[in-house]
Amino acid sequence: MSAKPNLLSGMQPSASSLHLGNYLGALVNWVRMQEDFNAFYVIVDLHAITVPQDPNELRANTRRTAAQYIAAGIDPSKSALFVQSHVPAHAELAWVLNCITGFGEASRMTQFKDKSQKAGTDSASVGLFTYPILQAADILLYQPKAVPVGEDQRQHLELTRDLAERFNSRFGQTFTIPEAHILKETAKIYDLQNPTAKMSKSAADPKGLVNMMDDDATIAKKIKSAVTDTEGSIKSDWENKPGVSNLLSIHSSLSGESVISLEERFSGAGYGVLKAEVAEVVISAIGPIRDRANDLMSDQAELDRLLASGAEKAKTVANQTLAAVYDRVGFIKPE
Ligand code: ATP
Ligand code: LTN
Repeated sequence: MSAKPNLLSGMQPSASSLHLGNYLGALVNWVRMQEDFNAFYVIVDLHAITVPQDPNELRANTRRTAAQYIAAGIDPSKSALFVQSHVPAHAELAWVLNCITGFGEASRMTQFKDKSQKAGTDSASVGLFTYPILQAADILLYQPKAVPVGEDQRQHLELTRDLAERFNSRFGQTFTIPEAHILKETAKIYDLQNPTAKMSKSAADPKGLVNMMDDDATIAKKIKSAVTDTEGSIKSDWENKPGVSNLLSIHSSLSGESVISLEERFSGAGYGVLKAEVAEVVISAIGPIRDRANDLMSDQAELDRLLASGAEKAKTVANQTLAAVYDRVGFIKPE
């Protein structure tokens, strides 16, 4: 590929649809970054089985996730979009990294503490415990300069850097030390029903999140029933008017019109007018992505072919790193 620096990020195939928060908070940036970087985007199905999963759902969600990423602008001819289990080097490097990670070090990962508490410590799996080490393997295989992630992944990135430095100093220079590219909070999208909580797939009320795969009527209905306030003025004031502020922010992020200009244009108008226009803006942004994703899913053979070619690109780089690692730790080459 080109002389651009490498970049890697990963997403779990854990839902049947992405939501507007995932799109504006992460995916839009990934699409933009593929111009300046040699990008690797991995759908982490190995990570998805660290908690109990339904096999048919996992299969369907893996393809649906891929379709939505491509539909939203990840270009398989520019970037390598692939499925983690198609590149065995991920599991292979994870084993080596497991062996240089301290038990105490792994025990300090806060995401494991949160998730295992939810599952009940007895039912949490060892796979969930070593999740961050598999993530480190995902990253280090591709020698990336940058790893775009949300704030919640900062600790996993720190562990990745520590493991890379440890390996390099013990066995000789092997890994690039990656930098976390923490995606800015500017495009943080809030729940439509509970606008002080972030839009999240684990929301209590499904009416609060706009899914990328929702049909137009559903999107319009959800936005029209968004919680606002009784004051009646259209201005951005996150403290006192989180619902209205969120609608303005969604509009602005998708349309490119500034919040100040929206405030001026809507001055004196009622919330119904604002909601109708936000619904229009969301539908015109998301509708075509949803339709393309549905088209891609209707041709499963073509989708699988795109993923296979992504995996081939990924393997070229990953296998080279893995071969160096195997050699440095003292494994002999097979005849
Ligand atoms: P969960 O329901 O488990 O919290 P989620 O819906 O928040 O999941 P993740 O899979 O944790 O989504 O996140 C995927 C990416 O989307 C991350 O980079 C995250 O920062 C981003 N993201 C998620 N929700 C939002 C949001 N409401 N606003 C902006 N970005 C978001
Ligand atoms: N843990 C991440 C998903 C993930 C990832 C990665 C992100 C797995 N492997 C490698 C960046 C790089 C999450 O839950 N968002």
